[in-house]
Amino acid sequence: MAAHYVLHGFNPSPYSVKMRAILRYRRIPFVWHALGNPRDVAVAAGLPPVIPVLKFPDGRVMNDSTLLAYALEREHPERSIVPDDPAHAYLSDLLEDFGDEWITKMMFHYRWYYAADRAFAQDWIVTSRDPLMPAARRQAEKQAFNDRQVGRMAIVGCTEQNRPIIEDSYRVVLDTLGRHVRTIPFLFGSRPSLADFGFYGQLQILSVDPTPMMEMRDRAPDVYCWLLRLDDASGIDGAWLDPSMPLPETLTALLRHCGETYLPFLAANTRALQVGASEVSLDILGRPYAQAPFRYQGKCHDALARKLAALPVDMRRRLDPVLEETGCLRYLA
Ligand SMILES: N[C@@H](CCC(=O)N[C@@H](CS)C(=O)NCC(=O)O)C(=O)O
Repeated sequence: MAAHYVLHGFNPSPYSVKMRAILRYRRIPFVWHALGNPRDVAVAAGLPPVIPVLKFPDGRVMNDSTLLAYALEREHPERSIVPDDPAHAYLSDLLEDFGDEWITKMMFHYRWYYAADRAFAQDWIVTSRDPLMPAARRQAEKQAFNDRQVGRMAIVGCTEQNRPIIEDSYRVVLDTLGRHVRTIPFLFGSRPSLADFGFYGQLQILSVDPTPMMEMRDRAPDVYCWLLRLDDASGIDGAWLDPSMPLPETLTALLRHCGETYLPFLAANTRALQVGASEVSLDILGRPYAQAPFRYQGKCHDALARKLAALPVDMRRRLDPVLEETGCLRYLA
């Protein structure tokens, strides 16, 4: 059999469906391996215990969707998801991170907060492991998974105190992305970028779990349909936005929202990590937000700041005013 990629993941896992959509858009042949316990593949390879895990045709095994997306960029130049213009590429990285690290709070909150969502998530997860699991074991695994995830809610900031901020932010993302995709097919043009896939991963799950699904269908049907298109975009042949033109207003609105939610959180998180504080606390959207510091997001912040600092001066001349106007620059420079 010809060597091909194998993506080990789960249908209910946002980063797994993100990677699957990337591989499909990029027309990179792969097998979707989505039963059992894909985390074991990571552990056996000595990787962090997170999914998805991608096995390359030459036998290499890697995880972390952002690193994987860039590894695929190096090995497959066609149908890149990184905008050609370095300023747009930076904004795409920034919005991908917003998707991966902030929209994920919405995904986790809705999935494990409301009873209907918790019940559905348990069934979706155990049937992904084994659709024919005997009843007693199935009940025990559902309960165990539920308890583990509910027990993690506070660690990722999904608390009663933060709930109105997370839910308000979900509505802003739906409204703004809904307006965007009515005028431009994807975030940076008529072809999808890494940012689109970062949003896609989390929003695809939010479009299935019952409570946020109803909210999305009522409030932003165009986002729901956009997700269905992006799920398999292998037929899309598009173009990037013209970098000499001003950014579309809907894209600046998304950046502004990132600059008033995720980025102040990221900066406060970095400060808390630096001084060894036990809590990150700040005001977001006019309300007090608090959670314990999160090491991985310290790395995300550092990576965004380094990438910005590495851009050539002429690019910064074009990019900085956009980051300034949207309230992002002070958290990144
Ligand atoms: N930054 C990673 C995050 C991956 C991640 O957090 N995956 C979740 C599932 S969606 C996971 O494996 N969590 C660990 C666990 O549930 O034990 C990426 O982009 O791939």
